Amino acid sequence: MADSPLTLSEHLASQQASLSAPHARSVATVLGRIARVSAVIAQELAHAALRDRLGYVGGTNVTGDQVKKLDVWGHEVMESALRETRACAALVSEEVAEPIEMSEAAGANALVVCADPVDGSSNLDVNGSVGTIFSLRPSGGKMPAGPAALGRGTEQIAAGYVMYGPATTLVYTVGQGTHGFTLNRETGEFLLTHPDIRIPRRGKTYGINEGNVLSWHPGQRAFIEHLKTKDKASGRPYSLRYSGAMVADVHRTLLDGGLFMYPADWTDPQKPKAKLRLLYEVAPMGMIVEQAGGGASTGLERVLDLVAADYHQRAAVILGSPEDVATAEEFYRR
Ligand code: FDP
Repeated sequence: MADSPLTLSEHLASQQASLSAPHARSVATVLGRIARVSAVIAQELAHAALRDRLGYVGGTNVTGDQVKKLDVWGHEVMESALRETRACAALVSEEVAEPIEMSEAAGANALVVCADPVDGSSNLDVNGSVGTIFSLRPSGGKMPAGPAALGRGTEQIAAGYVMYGPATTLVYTVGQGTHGFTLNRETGEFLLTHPDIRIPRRGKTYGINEGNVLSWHPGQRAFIEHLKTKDKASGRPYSLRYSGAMVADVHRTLLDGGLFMYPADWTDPQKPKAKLRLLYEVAPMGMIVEQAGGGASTGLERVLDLVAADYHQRAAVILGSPEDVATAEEFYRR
């Protein structure tokens, strides 16, 4: 009989050796708790229409998005779960302007968590896939702890996402490869189903909101034209795949290769405007994809080298197969 797959907690224990010793326990505690919260979120999503949880609350969040009932609910369950760990000193969430300080977690080993509890909200009311994205950084023991979230993406010590699709899948990295788990709904346990994910060197698909084509950087436009141009030898044209939820689009890209892109609006070249948020979307996905052997760039620079000066800063992103990302960067340089 085949060995039973590792549970997430067993896997976290095996990864602890690779974490810097002082943070290992906090990382395992926080990741374990996020996994439990995500099993609760999966349940809630499955029953949202039955519990009148779909639709808007009426109002916008700090980044100007219309807020849905499940955004608010997801934020609240994430906040209280992290508070209970006493290993999280601050939460930077898409739903609140300033970091939420958690004084329960004193100590040098406490972490700062940046999270988008329910990402891809436009899919909520149409029963499409959505996700949770998270990133962990050391707090350095300082209070307030929130400012420790500001800095380079290379300062993240762990990152992950949960995809709520036909199955609930959790993917995480602590800087030792990228690993995927599937929720067993009967036991509530996440089991290792995708060990050490390696993204293909090149892919066959690209994901982008092509409705924005007229606002793109000329290099981005030329690159998409290139992907659509027939060339048997290099496998073009690529097929377009875009769900409108970052987690689902990145998950496909991670497993099948190719590209997920959300380029900036270059209508005013002096002030390019990106959409996705650096701390809880772009940087964590950048770490996950790099740890799987892929690339993550703005087109002009590596996303993990971007320095966040603001909690809700936005950044362009082109991530996926390393050779495809390198080709995109060449088009930006031309
Ligand atoms: P949403 O606005 O539905 O929450 O950052 C949010 C995000 O979704 C990403 O998950 C997704 O990749 C992107 O925005 C979709 O944006 P467009 O609707 O502009 O394509």
